[in-house]
Amino acid sequence: MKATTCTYKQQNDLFNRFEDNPILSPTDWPYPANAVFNPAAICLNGQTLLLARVEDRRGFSHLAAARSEDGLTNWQIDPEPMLEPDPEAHEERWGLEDARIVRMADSGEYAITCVSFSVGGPLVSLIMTEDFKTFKRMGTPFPPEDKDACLFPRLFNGLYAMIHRPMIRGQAHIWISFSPDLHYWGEHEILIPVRDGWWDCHRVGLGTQPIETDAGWLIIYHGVRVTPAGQVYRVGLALLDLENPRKLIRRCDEWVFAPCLPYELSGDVPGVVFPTGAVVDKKTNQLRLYYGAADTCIAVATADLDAVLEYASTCPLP
Ligand code: BMA
Repeated sequence: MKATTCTYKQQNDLFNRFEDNPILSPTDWPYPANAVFNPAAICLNGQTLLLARVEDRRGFSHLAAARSEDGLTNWQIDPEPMLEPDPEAHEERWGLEDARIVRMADSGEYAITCVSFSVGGPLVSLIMTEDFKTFKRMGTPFPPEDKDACLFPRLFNGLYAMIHRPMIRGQAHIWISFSPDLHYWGEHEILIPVRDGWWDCHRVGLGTQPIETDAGWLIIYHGVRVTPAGQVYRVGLALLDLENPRKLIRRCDEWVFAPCLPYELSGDVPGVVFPTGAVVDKKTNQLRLYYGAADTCIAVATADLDAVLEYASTCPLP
């Protein structure tokens, strides 16, 4: 039987790894790929759609879709990429990476945010779609270097809100910004800073799309600590005020998910769990957390959403 738990207490018991992890690997892909990882996830027409980052053997990434009825097994992978970099017309020179998706409550459109690798460095691209067949490129909200962005699925006092992770003077905090039209952005503020000395001391970045719950917006984020043996990417939780997402109301001290199994410890970048998509099953209240493992394959862990919120609600006020 495959191992699904860590050999010692590297994390608490909130998230359980799926027994058939990894769910998607480069060898599953219908065309040559070096790595498939860091997928956006959304429920679409009753199925789970993953928009995976596929890295080719030049080291350039594009985004490709895989679909499953239960979100765990029998993934149907598109034979062609869904979104490829267009270096002529757009900001993407060396690829599209690490998408997140939300469905906008006002328009029903899907907002995809991904990292474009431009000449000036990584930056965020915003792409809208109604059907995942035709796409409207909305450009780049912020200059490089910026990553790990996602829109909130609804507006706050008439303003769109986006979480993102600029790199400023070598510091990598999670920020929030607002826009009246998805074009002009302002009211930039640090939302979740790195914590000196902690497990998330070197970099933090948004993980999955923000999840709206009665307890607030659940933020699942990654935190990085650089150790003598390399970087360790782990996962933490925070809650934001439902009506004012600038307000951080809880931030957990401990990480809740950490690399420990072979597919998380060995690959292109060992010691990485990097969540980028989540789906909540409304009937069972199960949260499925999709993550890239070691920058090589895609895995999933499940949790009871109520248990996650109960835990997050006991975390300290920042
Ligand atoms: C981040 C991003 C991710 C990657 C992670 C770990 O900076 O580039 O795409 O998974 O590093 O290497």
